[in-house]
Amino acid sequence: MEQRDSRTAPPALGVGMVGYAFMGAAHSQGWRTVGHVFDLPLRPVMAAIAGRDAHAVRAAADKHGWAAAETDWRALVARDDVQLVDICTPGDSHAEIAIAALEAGKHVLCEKPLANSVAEAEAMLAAADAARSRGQLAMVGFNYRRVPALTYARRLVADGRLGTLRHVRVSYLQDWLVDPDFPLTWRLQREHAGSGALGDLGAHIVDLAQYLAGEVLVGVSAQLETFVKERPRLDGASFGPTAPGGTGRGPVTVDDAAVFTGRLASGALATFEATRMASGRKNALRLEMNGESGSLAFDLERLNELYFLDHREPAATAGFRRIVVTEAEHPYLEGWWPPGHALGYEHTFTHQARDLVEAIASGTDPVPSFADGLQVQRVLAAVEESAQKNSVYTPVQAVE
Ligand code: SOE
Repeated sequence: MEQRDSRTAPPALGVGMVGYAFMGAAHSQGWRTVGHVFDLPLRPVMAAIAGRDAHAVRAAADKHGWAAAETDWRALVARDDVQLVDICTPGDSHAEIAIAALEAGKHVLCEKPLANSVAEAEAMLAAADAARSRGQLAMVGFNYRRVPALTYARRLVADGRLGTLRHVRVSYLQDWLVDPDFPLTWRLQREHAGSGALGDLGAHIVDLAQYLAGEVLVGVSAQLETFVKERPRLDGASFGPTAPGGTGRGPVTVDDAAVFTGRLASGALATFEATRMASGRKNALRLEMNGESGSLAFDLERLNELYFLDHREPAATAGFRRIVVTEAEHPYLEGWWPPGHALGYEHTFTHQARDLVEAIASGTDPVPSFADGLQVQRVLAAVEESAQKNSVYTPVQAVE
């Protein structure tokens, strides 16, 4: 077997992860593969993972490939072999862990949404700004920016292929809450999740709309709904959808669905729908953008494809063209397979890891930044405020 020459191996970057549920597994996959797919200036080492249950966290470490397991995230943050802390916990602990990690001299990657409130996100950005002057970097994990077709869509928009933007239309539909007996997990409790479909799915589509358009939302008008108001309680020790039930039913304190319109800084109009109640829709993130000279369309369930229409072509032959985004010159594709050999959901986490490692090595600011995360948080807060006032148009303050 060919051995890598240790004298030329890139320096190690110790990664420590907090949390090991769905997102922890997805991020782990990214860290496991990234160094084998891309030539990196630093070598990510999966040093340690933290979770409260000693047995479960040890099992997660073994399953996902982490060298050590900790039962207290503070111990993980304090480890000398951890230079980057990756936060994959529920939103109610993002701010505390991120700020402690930044103050301890670590780089930070934090899952979306950045926080459960604007105040928390502002405190996180302040900590990130202070850490930046010491050379540490912070990034928020809006992984869909790293779908190659969407990264490529951003390039087309930035190159002016759509011309003056008129519409952004985006929906994110899932159906795992349709059953009224689905249990009252943390995602249905405001104190843990911050909000419901809005923060979970709406955060993704707000970030994508702003990223792809290259501009921020300046105001929104919204409706929120909680269709199932009570669900079976989990017992106190349990924290997942498959956990055993507790006694009776308890209140759902977040939204099941969010529908809102928005105005972008340029005057373009945006529409958004986020729901976990769309029977039959499993992970349907769909997007269309219309500009004066062209349009783009995308569907996450067919994520290797991007549809592009050049409106300047003669009407008789113009039409949406299906671009299969698997060519070596497409974003991220140089590391993967020959053209036509499709990528999937998990690759976005490998791409996210690559971009962060490269930013750390070169000392450049990674995106999406904590400022981008705060911007999204302000939109989410404006959506909630507007919905409380029965859709009154609510301005969004731009992050300086
Ligand atoms: C919600 O069901 C969820 O797991 C989101 O939290 C993730 O961000 C998304 O990638 C998949 O769906």
